Amino acid sequence: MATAAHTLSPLADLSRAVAEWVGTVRELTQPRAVHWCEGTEAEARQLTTQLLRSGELGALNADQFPGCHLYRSAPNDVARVEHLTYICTRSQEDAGPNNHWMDPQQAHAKMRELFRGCMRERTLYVVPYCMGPSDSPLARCGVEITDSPYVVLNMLVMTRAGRAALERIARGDSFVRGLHSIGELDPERRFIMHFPEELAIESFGSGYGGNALLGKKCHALRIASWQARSEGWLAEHMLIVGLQNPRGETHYLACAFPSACGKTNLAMLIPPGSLPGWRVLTVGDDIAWLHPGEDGRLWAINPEAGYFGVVPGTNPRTNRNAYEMIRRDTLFTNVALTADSQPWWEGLDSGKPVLDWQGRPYDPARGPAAHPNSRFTVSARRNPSWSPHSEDAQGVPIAALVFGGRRREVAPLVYEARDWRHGVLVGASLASETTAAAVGQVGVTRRDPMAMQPFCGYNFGDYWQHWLDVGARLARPPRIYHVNWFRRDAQGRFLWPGYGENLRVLTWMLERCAGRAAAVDSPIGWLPRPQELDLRGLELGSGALEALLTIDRTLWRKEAADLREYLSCYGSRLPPALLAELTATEQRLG
Ligand code: SAT
Ligand code: MN
Repeated sequence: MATAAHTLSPLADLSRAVAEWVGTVRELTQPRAVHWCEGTEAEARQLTTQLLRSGELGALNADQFPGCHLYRSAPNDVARVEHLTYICTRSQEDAGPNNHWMDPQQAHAKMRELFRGCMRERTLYVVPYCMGPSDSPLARCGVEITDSPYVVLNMLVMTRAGRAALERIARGDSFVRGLHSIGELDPERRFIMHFPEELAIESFGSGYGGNALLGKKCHALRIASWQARSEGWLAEHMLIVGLQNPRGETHYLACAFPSACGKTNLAMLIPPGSLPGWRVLTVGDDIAWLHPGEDGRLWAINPEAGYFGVVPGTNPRTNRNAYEMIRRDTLFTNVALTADSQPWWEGLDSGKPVLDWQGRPYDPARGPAAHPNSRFTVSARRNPSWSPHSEDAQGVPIAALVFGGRRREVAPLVYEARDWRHGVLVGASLASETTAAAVGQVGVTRRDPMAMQPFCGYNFGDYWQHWLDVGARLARPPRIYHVNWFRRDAQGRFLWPGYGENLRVLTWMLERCAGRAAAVDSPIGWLPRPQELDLRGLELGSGALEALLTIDRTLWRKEAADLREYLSCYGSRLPPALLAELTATEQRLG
């Protein structure tokens, strides 16, 4: 019987530009075969079967985790490699002090030698994809060429991949060219290169996460931030969440936190029982593309279609939605295994690991059973709190932007910027303790403006100016907040319970937006009056609320001095308006 598939033209015939590029890459990399991805479920199943046969994927307990699989990466390839990630612009100053830079000619030459013949004996996969709803004028397309079927499986979940994306490209859309090979997985021969002026990415030597799923950080943040600047919008490292109040009205927030600081948890938060009538709806958990709308508001789409989330710590208390979401049709990477082949990770209350993330008999002396940066890949539609508005072509209107970091001290639970311009300074001042999401030391505080330090594809000085320019175009700009869920007391204990209880802080923001909640003026911005936070049913340690909502001027003077020193690295690219905001803050601090 003839099926529709038989009447479809071969993918290779759809776009001459894509076909020509694939031809060039094929000559360079010498693959055994070329596979154009249709993006169908049958194709994903066939790839999964192939990987199960070759032993690259392991099946998980089919009763408890139907449709779930385990992938173990090379032990030296477990996180993003910021020190091997480059922005290759003609002028070094355009990349800025926030990026590693390489001359584009030199970078291309270097990568050409690495890619030469690298796919012999391998299949070259062509993955056309669309970031954002396929019919959205705000979406952007790309094509990833990769020799890793595991990467293909991830891309099929994380993006709208396949024929529809290629058809969109064929209709004349520009597309980002992403070339990826796992190479020999040798950290000495590993580079993630970005050519924003050419809308191109070249990644070699890693098969993990943001290094290899090129639609994610490489395209949707580094290249897109560059595109966004020239087109008048913002590509940000933000979750998008809708909060429906007991009256049934939904307001949307976009929140920027560094990697592994709880974006996924906040995006799928479960309201505490003592705040009845609230509902949380997830639009995105990692990336937001924000566009000024004709109505003067800021509108957001989530360019992704799935989650690549941190596994450890996920349990019914911290994130019941995620816990349930990842019980079927989920690809696990680098988790541990129980005796009956269930995935296991630190933070679970039940089960016992027998094999660690490397597949060795579990020995606590060798560290955690699951890798701290072990991940789940799962379709966003598996999320019980998934919002159908994730598919809205124009996105959702944003009532407030929230910046946050992981800070033991200094930053209070929440404060509100005075206006957009001050909010840009608040975002630029973000600092956070490092996490396992990137290779390197964990727990050291570093500057991470707008949570974009690893992801901004151009000079931060120009980026802040662009933020100021976008704000100037908004007749009804969102309010801007800073939060810190991670404050600790002198004994190192968290002062705030976090997770679902964070809703109490978010509802205060919405009350502020509606002009209903009062706040206290402070040198750094508006702080909630303690009685304005809805703390019904919550027990806080004695003195905790006071500690969470007061600022220590001595520490803040030092913070402002540190910030001034940091901002001075940007020299003449630093917007004078930002410096003026800092000076005003310093004067208020006295
Ligand atoms: O590896 S990823 O870059 O996708 C995860 C993260 O750092 O947020
Ligand atoms: Mn992220």
